[in-house]
Amino acid sequence: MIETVSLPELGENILTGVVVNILVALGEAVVIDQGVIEIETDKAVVEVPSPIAGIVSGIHVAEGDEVNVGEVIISVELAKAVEDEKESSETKEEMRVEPDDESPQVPDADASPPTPSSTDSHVSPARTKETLEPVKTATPNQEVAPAAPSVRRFAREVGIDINGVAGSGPGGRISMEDVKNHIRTSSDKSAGLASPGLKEGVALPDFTKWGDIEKIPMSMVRKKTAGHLSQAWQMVPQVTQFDQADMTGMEQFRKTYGEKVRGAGGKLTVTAIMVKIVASALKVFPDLNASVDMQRQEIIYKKYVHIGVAVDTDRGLLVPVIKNADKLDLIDIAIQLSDLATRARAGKLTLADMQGGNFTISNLGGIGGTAFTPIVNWPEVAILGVSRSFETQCHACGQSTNDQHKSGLMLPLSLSYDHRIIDGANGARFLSWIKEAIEQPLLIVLGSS
Ligand code: CAO
Repeated sequence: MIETVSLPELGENILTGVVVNILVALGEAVVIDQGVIEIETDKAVVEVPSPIAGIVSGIHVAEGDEVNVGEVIISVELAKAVEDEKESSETKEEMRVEPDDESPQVPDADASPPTPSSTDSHVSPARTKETLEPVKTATPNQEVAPAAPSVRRFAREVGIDINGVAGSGPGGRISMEDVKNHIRTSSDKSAGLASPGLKEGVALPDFTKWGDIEKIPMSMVRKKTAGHLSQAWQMVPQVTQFDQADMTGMEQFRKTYGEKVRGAGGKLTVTAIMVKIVASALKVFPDLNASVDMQRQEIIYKKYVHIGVAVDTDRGLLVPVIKNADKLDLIDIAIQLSDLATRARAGKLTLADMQGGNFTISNLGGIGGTAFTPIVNWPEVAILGVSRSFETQCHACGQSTNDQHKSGLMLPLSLSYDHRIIDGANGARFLSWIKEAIEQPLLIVLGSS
């Protein structure tokens, strides 16, 4: 018996991905949980495991294809043992098969089982769980959209409410194609929302009039970055505040304790220290650890401190998140940051690694530049930019180390914030606190009252 494996759900609001690697070949044996393809979403490269064991009898996608959740990716000729087990579980399944619902139905104990088909579709291990869940049946008064069980199941698997799909068949019956069209239109709409002006765009001149050109389709990460930043730029009225902190003492600290942190498996970087300082600052300034809900006219204060760190990778900008950074010591932060940055560059971040951030830090200092204005990573309300440190003459450098030197190493800071809920004075206070904590690190243990 041949079964198909479909693209499983990849995460909240993720409906498609691009195939970057096919990990199996025709005729190859696959075991349960063996990776069959690698798929790139806007967040990460994810390996899709096979939920069944057998011999690969068909590969229905190619590298570079954009695939929708629920679309078939490979076919597998079932291994004998699996077939036997499946047959026995199918017998049980047939006892409570979902009714074909042209009209609302209540469960009918006498309903005859459907004709067994020679092919079936697998989406993911999650599918197994779903089949074990009780089958939902309509209450007699409930209107049910007309669709075959397979169409209904597909809609459920891709997270679409079948009642919202317009059916093109007789009596408004919904086909598989209708659901796919619905996905396409809704993802176009959300792409439109995420990237105003990106899809419809403005017609460009014909550049070939002036010389040779090459056109390359945007990668998934680039599309999402472009869409997300356009949205953030349009939605958030933002202001950027600048300052400089004397980091001479911080550099001495990094030299003194770098080896100890390396021994623990991390790297005591400028960014790791900034994560620790910002996490402490957010406890003192909860306004910057919030989101604005304009629909409900509410400000959402988060009681947790999850900090995103911008990481420059070959695939583009990725922002993994250090969770509960306020509860971690500096060594733990350094270890987590090294791990996240390494996995970001290797395309090995999980979706969970990228979600839930409340505030972002973007350190471009290792690359260069005197200052920049980072864009608030909406729905967060503030982002801290860190630029390249520089030596300067100063009057009061080194106060933190009691080493009153004539020149100091200054760290340029730029805080962009959402002016809807953060007033300029609060933004300036927050950044001053950060500057002071770099110079007087004991501030972070002082407390906020
Ligand atoms: N000023 C001067 N030098 C700096 C610095 C700064 N602000 N920040 C880092 N450096 C130096 C470090 O000292 C290190 O040098 P050594 O190896 O000699 O110590 C070197 O730059 C590399 O730093 P790193 O990458 O090891 O560590 P990091 O924590 O400072 O940075 C990370 C980690 C992941 C933030 C960084 O690698 C990165 O990807 N930065 C780019 C972020 C980005 O793209 N931002 C733009 C987003 S759009 O707003």
